[in-house]
Amino acid sequence: GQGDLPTEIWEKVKNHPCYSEEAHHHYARMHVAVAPACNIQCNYCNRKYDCANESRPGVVSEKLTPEQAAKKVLAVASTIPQMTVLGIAGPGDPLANPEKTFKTFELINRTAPDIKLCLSTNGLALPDHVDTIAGFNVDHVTITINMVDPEVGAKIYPWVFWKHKRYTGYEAAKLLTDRQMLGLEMLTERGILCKVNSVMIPGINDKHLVEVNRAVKSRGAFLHNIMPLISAPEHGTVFGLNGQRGPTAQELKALQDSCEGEMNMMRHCRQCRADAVGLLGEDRSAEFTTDKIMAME
Ligand code: CLF
Ligand code: SF4
Repeated sequence: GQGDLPTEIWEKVKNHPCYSEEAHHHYARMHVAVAPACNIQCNYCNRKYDCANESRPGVVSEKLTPEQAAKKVLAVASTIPQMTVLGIAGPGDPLANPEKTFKTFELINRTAPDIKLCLSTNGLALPDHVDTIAGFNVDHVTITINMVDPEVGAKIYPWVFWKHKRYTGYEAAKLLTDRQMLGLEMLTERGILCKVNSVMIPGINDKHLVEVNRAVKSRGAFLHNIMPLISAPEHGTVFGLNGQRGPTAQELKALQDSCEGEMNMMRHCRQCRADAVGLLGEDRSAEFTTDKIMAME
């Protein structure tokens, strides 16, 4: 329900399957995988698969051009009447592929203006694109924020690539956290709703995420989604020689509980694929492959 949310925010989120626990039973979302490149490296990512910051890591989504994506949105919307939200969440970072991401938004605004647009980013390039995001009527942005302390960040991010230069270690993490906080403030100043995703990594940032929760709430994020690290050797998790474990369900819940009260916590995230289609928890992506859509005419 509305909980502690102010009414003007509740009006915007009540039909969004990710933002309202009830809405996820009635409203569908879809992702289009138009964004292959990334501008940072997370230790839990292996580039062959979907971005683990928003989408389920370790699955390979079918990459689309903006034109194919727009066509797919129309095909899905005419088949699934509850389709309300289109998100771009990978397989890399949408803002490391700005031409493809914004071309897709432009085409969808033109052909399916009722569909709400959503974007998920690591935040590095966010301050450069806030005006464009506002111009395309994107009213929901997700930023993945795993730390606000560069000492912690240096254990999560081996490098970031910014303005033609590669940064590593503390310097890389400091740059990333500064850009994430600035991007969050710029979005909330413009009235664009911001959700923050955090990946819980035991022994690395688990204790620190309470501090992240305070930092993002004070900058206007309206919802915090703490997701478990999904640890498997093929995902390229390289924290330790023997791999890095994910949290147990109890550890995750304990952390979410300790943040509750500070702000609204999301607990129904399904860590969707970068080409997910349908209600959360159902996956109809196989019904809408490019072959099938091109044959739909
Ligand atoms: Fe997609 Fe993400 Fe938009 Fe939702 S998913 S871009 S905010 S429309 Fe939702 Fe899926 Fe969790 Fe994402 S359940 S992975 S939070
Ligand atoms: Fe991988 Fe996503 Fe991190 Fe980029 S932001 S390195 S795609 S997990």
